[in-house]
Amino acid sequence: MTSLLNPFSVSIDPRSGDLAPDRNVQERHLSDMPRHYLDASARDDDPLVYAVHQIDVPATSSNLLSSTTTLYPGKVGLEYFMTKGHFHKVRDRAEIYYSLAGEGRLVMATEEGEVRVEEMRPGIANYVPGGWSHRSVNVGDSPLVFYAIYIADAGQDYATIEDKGFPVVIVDSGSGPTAVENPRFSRS
Ligand code: S6P
Ligand code: ZN
Repeated sequence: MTSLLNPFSVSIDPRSGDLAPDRNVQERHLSDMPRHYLDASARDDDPLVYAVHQIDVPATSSNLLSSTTTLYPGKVGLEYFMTKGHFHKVRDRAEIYYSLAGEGRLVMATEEGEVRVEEMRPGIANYVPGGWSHRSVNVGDSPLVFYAIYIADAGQDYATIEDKGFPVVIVDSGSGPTAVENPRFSRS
């Protein structure tokens, strides 16, 4: 018989995304994302783009995995700082994002290239249905912090996005954040 997990509680700092106790933190610098921005050579430094603080549980379909993401403000050329973005390995696994601080856009796309862009800001919960890849983008000038919850066996498929990209990219058009067609997007 599977043994039960013990109940636990975690404290979340909504401004920084830090957890207490903090367990598993993954940092992504610009150099970790060589194929994600249209013009990665637009910067010659290697800023920290985002950090993910994960509350680990066994990766089974009966557990809920959750994490905070702290996505820093900044740009690479005209593109705002963003996460790598992924499909779930188990494609039908859905996810909920709840924003705690900052202002962002959540770009979602199906494998057929259907795309949706939703606002992220404190008080908004975004529902990412199964089958939709997802990437968050910080369009403000302070950290975008959100809490994500999903079925723990979902896994992440990063390769599909690295190869094909998203159908749109979010750029600073001069009059604010704008979704424009991604010239490098390739349909399956
Ligand atoms: C996991 C969930 C988030 C992201 C995080 C970083 O399914 O969607 O916790 O992992 O926002 O994004 P990425 O695309 O680098 O995993
Ligand atoms: Zn996800």
